[in-house]
Amino acid sequence: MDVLTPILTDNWDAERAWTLASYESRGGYDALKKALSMSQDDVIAAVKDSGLRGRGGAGFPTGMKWSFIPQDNPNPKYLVVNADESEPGTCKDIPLMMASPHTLVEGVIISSYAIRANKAFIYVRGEVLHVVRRLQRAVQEAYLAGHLGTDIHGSGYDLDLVVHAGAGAYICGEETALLDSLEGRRGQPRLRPPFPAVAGLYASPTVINNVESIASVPSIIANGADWFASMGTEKSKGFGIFSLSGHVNRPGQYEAPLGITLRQLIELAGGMRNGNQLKFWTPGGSSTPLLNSEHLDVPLDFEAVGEAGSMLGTRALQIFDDTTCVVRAVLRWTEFYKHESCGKCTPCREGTWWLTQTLARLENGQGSEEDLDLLLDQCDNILGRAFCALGDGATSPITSSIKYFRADYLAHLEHGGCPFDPMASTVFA
Ligand code: L3W
Repeated sequence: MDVLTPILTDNWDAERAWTLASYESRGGYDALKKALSMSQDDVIAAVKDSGLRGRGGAGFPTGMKWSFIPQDNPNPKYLVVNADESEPGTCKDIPLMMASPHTLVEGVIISSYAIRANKAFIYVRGEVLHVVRRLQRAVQEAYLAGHLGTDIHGSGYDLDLVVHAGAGAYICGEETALLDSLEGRRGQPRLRPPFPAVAGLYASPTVINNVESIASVPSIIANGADWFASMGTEKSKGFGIFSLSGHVNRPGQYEAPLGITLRQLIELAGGMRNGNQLKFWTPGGSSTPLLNSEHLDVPLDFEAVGEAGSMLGTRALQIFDDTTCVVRAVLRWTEFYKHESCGKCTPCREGTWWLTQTLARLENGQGSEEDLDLLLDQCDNILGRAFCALGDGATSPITSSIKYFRADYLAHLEHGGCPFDPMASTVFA
């Protein structure tokens, strides 16, 4: 099936792909030189015209975000890359940074030039020290080659790039908590507005973009906005990395145009494990509502997945076959959200604790049917009432699993415990 578009992932298998020499041998940093010969506004226009939308989950138009940076503000402008990839199931940014850190570094330089920033940061998830080291090495190589520092390639443009390791908190992937953390404070979300584009790092105009968004920029500058916009669907342009995990034969990253379907991706991934049937899946990590086997042909773009009742999110496709207990999977995710709640707001801090209590009761067959209504009521008291998206995200797997798999919840009550045998991984008769 010829549906893959290896662009960001093109060089992942190359010998020492992460080195500057390898990157430059394939035309690396040519896009930077081209961008520096363009005006800043033309670079922003190219990204706008390409239709690139944020690859971190929300899908906000990247060029539009850049154009929100007020150029009459005398404060410095900053570019911050959100490399705090922690959403359960999401595993695209870390492999990208390991295999091809210079794609990101080149994207950072072009993007910073476009928004007139002279200082940029890559905020990396704290647990992935190997990625931090690889990025630091790439940044060092870029300085030595004159791609970073003062008067880059004689353009008169200066940029310093800092790689900053977080301390391992999921909440620091929320853009304003990330900024607090980068400023040296405890990472907790800020009230928005003002959005970071107006008052971000050190209260200055700041663009925050996901790794994959920024890494897509060099290819747009090199090949043109029309080339990017020719891929994907009407409102979801271009390509993206789809991360398949779970019960498929070949889990991994598959780069394809937006609009590809799960059915196509499962085929590319060698089919379902043991020929089993698909039971449920997440389109974009555990914060996006579950879908089931009826949604195999939904085009994976922002609009169609939304119409199907979920979100494209980070394209973290976690695939579960019919041997899986959905209640147990949802309990595991909810324990994660409880653990990672920053504690700032009551609905999320207290609500995620209550959700785990109710879910554990059901999973152990000790609850009652009313507990399902209680769970929905608890979700209702979190959704839209929490300070940031973490609280909302925690409710997604619960409400969607009750919608599609109410019978599984009830089977736990009838069975007096989990009817699935987790050790044997077989479905109950
Ligand atoms: C200026 C305005 N800027 C919006 C900017 C805003 C942000 C971007 C998107 O959550 C989602 C969440 C997770 N002026 C603006 C403006 N912006 N209006 O646009 O903003 P928003 O609020 O739509 O989303 P968000 O707060 O960034 C992100 C979902 O993604 N998600 C997350 C996965 C987690 C990871 C990870 O592991 N690192 O990616 C998965 O689905 O649930 O809904 O930049 O400033 N008027």
